[in-house]
Amino acid sequence: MNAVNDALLQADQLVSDGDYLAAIALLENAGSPNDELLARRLVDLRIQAYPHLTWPEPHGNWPPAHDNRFADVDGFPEVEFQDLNVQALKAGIFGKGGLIVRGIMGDDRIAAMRENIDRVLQARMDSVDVDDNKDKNPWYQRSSSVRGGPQQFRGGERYTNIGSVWSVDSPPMTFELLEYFREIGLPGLLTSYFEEGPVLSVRKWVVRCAAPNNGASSGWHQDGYFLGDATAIRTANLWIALTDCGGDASAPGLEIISGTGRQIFETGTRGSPFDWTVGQELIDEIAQTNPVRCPRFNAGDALFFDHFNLHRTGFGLNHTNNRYAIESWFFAGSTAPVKQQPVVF
Ligand SMILES: O=C(O)CCC(=O)C(=O)O
Ligand SMILES: [Fe+2]
Repeated sequence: MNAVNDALLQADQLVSDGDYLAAIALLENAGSPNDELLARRLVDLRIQAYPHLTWPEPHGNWPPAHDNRFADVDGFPEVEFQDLNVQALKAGIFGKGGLIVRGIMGDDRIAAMRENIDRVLQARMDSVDVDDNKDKNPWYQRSSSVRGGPQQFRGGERYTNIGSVWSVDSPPMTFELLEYFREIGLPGLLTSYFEEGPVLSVRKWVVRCAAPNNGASSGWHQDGYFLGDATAIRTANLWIALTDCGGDASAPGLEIISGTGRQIFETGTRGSPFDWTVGQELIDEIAQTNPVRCPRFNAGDALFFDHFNLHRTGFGLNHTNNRYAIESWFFAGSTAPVKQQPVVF
């Protein structure tokens, strides 16, 4: 019996003893993203684990105190990756609405992640034509633990090489992303930030390739709108650009507003096309004191923000390139929204 099969059996035993964390750790260490069964089993366990673990009561230090070190910065403060720490993260998110981190991902990873996203999007397209699960491309495999069943077409249209995919729909992608998060010390940083353990979720962990769209207006939104009680949840989104974008770059960036504090703005009114979007008239009003920004990101730069931040995809008329990005919403384990299906890592 090979080592991977052996590990899968041992993990089953640990799960039947109720020790999901040990089973996850064992599989993480026993294999690689290319071990198809192992990577799939890990996704299943990460989704199944949350209700089996004990989570603390939400602590009282929220929103957390911070040193306001960026008080004099106009817009979003920036740090180099080597200067990223929990004080900077708190002062960025709670003082300014976000923190730009330069160079969080190195060139080799960027290239690999872009290729991975292409693979995932292609595998999703191909999966529509394959009935038998066993013949499916391992890069797009929905876990039976994901609620909502198989995702085939969207709005009656065929999938293409452009769009967004839940990371967990690709077990190898999930494996590699978590490996990368560990490599940059993210679990420790986020545990300090939340003062408890973080989780991801099925629905708010997304890999994406966005195409230029000729200046189209995408929806202004706060992710807090989708996440239940915005005053109860505790979040940090790590948005990583894998393509040069925003500012004067030739791929769509993020249009984003700094410093609006902890409030959820009215949606569905004042020129808003959808019930989840903030209308342009309200944006124009907010922009009188808090201007809309479109930060320039190089591939490998990132932005941390939370569910109160107001933003949208920024489509310019000058864009000619597709933009690859990874959006990872982390939640304090104690307040994770169950509807988003927490993912343990
Ligand atoms: O990648 C984008 O254009 C949108 C990202 C976004 O809305 C988010 O990360 O919450
Ligand atoms: Fe968003």
